[in-house]
Amino acid sequence: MLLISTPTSPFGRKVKIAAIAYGLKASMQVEVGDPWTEVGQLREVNPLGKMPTLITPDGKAIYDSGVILEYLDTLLDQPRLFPTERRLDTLVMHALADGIIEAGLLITYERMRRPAEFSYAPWIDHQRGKIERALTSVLGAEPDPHAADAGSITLACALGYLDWRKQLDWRAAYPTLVTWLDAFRVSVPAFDATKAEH
Ligand SMILES: N[C@@H](CCC(=O)N[C@@H](CS)C(=O)NCC(=O)O)C(=O)O
Repeated sequence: MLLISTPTSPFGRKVKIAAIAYGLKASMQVEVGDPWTEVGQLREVNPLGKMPTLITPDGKAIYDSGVILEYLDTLLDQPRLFPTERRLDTLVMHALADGIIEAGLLITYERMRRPAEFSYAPWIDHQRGKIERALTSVLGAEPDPHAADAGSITLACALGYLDWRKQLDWRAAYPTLVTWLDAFRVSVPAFDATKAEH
């Protein structure tokens, strides 16, 4: 398998954590992609030009990160990223955490990709509201931090991304989630192992 991503992509990190946690890392090469250039393999294999994209051993390009996690699950003895007995809850937690990352990414792009004179504060507030509501909804309904499934892995990546890009001081606002992430880090060492040097 060939994973096209960057060390800092929170969506790519989901895939890397899953691969390490379930013993697939040795069969996964990683190549750095660049979604901002018009040339290169990324746009050839994924018309959206987004990372991560995975090329399977038989040459099929699959995306997005959720679909890649579904694919990895098919390589395991039984579904572990979307466990059968809690599949729906896991899918919803995965979608919620993905939404946090997407809103965070839009804030970051607004700050870094758009010229400062065009930056639109209400848009940033709109995205931050999504993150705040999503994190509030997780309180009391946190996924098991000792089970590396698509929900817990993606929530951890979302929190890690907020730590890096600082769209929100989630540590001050949601101390329960700090405790949750600490427990996840101990149970799933792949989280720390995939922390990019920013
Ligand atoms: N829904 C996609 C989102 C992927 C995504 O937005 N990745 C970012 C990098 S973290 C990207 O490729 N951005 C470049 C672009 O949107 O053109 C997934 O889960 O893989």
